[in-house]
Amino acid sequence: MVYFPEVSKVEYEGPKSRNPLAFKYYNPQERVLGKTMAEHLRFAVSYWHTFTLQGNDPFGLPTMIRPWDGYQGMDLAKRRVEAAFEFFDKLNVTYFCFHDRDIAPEGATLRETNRYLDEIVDMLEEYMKSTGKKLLWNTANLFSHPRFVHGAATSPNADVFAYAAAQVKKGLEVAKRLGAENYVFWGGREGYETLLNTNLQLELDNLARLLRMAADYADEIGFTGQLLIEPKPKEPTKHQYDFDAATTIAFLKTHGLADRFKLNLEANHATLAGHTFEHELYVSRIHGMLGSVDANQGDPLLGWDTDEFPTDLYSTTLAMYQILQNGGLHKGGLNFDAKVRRASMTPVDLFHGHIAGMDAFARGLQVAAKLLEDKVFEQVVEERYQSYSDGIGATIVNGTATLSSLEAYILDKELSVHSSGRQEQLLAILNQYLLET
Ligand code: XLS
Ligand code: CA
Ligand code: CA
Repeated sequence: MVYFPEVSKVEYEGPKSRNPLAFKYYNPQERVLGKTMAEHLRFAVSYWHTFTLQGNDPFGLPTMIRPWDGYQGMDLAKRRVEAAFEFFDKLNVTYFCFHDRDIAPEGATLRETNRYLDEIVDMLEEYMKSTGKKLLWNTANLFSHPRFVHGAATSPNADVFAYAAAQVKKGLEVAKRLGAENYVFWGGREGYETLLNTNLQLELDNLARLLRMAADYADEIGFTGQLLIEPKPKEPTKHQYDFDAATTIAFLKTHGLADRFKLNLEANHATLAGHTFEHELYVSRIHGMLGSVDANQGDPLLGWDTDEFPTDLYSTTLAMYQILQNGGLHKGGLNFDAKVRRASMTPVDLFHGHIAGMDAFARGLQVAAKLLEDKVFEQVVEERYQSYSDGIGATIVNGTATLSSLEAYILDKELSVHSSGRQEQLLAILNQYLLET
């Protein structure tokens, strides 16, 4: 069966093309700073938004029209796999990502659920073998079912902890079997609604305990993919423990887990935390923990996780600027954790969303590469901190300075602080590069 008959293969046609089903900037073979765009960007399609989303919201019923409508249970799961691989092929994307519950339905017991999961994993494995498509990451859904109403690893109920642990065990086995390059932990309901009923210390320790068990089990079965934590400050719980990159890094360090985990940074989660996307990438990068990216954007006028396709060129450029300085994404990639709007209900909108996002990141890559090549901001930063490269500044940096040595140095010195930060000039230069590259 053909699921998307209205679309043939999406090709690169260049910026002058007016074909909405063609790439204007994403040219997989184009070389940028020694690597192809495909190697830099490592795009992934998220299974949940693309193949399971129905368009219902708190005020309305499903709106999506999908070629697999009308199927149920395992039949539906199988139709979705067939449609997914047609979609990956037509869009020319190598990677995909899924939660366990996106690909197969729940049974009456975990044993039965795992049986369903295995059947679909068998099917995925065959399709992956015959098409060369790859799994960027998988994860366990530890938040949708009512059993997780109080959290998973941070639930007050130890049976729920055990259930979550068993699901993670299975998830790692699936990751190993499908050759996933990463395995993600997003703390869906790992947080609290009110401190009045919460043992904060026990919940944080238990979260670390589950992560330790997962790292140990990954080693035990020889899963060599990167383990990733995805920070998010709020939603669905009022406060989530993996609030942002800095909080998550401190948590991992406190619990001796920093050498086993990196971060999966999502743009919309960054802005929900009151940060820019590039802030989260920068913080992770300097700690050697920039693992992978959930590429999307929020709406600055809305205070929740809208998971829109990324089209803001400033954001994609500044994100790629960080990623290039990280030496790339390594095992990570750019996963479109993004959904079409509820009113964009036709199957072809799924292509338009991804094409928009892929072109926005391809353009961001080109501009960021040029900025780095020309050392535009690097030079500014270097000059701005010049005072630390010799003299008294060098003694601060090399650790030989003391409060007394600094006092002796400054006591009678006339201080000049009047060098401009040149912010407006720098923003104008950024605009110029965006328009001219
Ligand atoms: C939800 C998260 C989720 C993770 C995977 O806000 O973005 O989709 O990426 O569990
Ligand atoms: Ca995400
Ligand atoms: Ca999200």
